[in-house]
Amino acid sequence: MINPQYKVYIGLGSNLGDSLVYLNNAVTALHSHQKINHLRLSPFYRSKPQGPQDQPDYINAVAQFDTDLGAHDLLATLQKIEKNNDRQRNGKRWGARTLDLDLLLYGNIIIETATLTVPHPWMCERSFVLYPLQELSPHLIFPNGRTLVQCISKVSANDVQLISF
Ligand code: A4P
Ligand code: MG
Repeated sequence: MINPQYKVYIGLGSNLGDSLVYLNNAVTALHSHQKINHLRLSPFYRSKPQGPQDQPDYINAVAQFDTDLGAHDLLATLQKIEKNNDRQRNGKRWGARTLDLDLLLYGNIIIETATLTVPHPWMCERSFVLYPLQELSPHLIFPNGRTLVQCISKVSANDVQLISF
């Protein structure tokens, strides 16, 4: 039997060490995963940290791909990629990190378990998620019926700066 493929969006973030290297490592790891197909990546954006301000600016992007991995297996895959890229969990919430991979959307599915909440709880309020997401899928509709257009109209474009190379 063929497993269903889900269209997935993940948020990538880094504000510690050589962020561009860590983010590119993550993209390479996702690309080379056997069960991850049709990967697309947004441009990179710079933003001030949301949360504690005594840390460097972040670089963020969003990736979209198809996968038949279950949502919790995908989370474990993302956490393994974080770990392989020097991610340390020191207990400080929203502290600086070399690599953070958040599962934003998993098809149209709503998930509420002890270890996984999807859609990602704050995605509709975060410029550093919404602007890269818009580059990939401007007409996106979230599982609760809200649209990306509605969410983005409530956040400031000045919070994020497109990084051009
Ligand atoms: N978890 C539950 N749902 C999810 C999900 N959808 N995706 C659980 C990923 N993980 C999810 O995450 C803590 C636990 O959340 C995981 O063990 C998983 O089981 P973590 O990565 O260890 O800790 P965290 O990232 O510090 O916590 P949290 O609450 O996920 O924070 P966020 O939402 O990742 O925010 N400012 C800017 N400008 N750019 C950023 O990227 N990121 C954060 C972190 C704060 N401020 C930022 C940015
Ligand atoms: Mg996180």
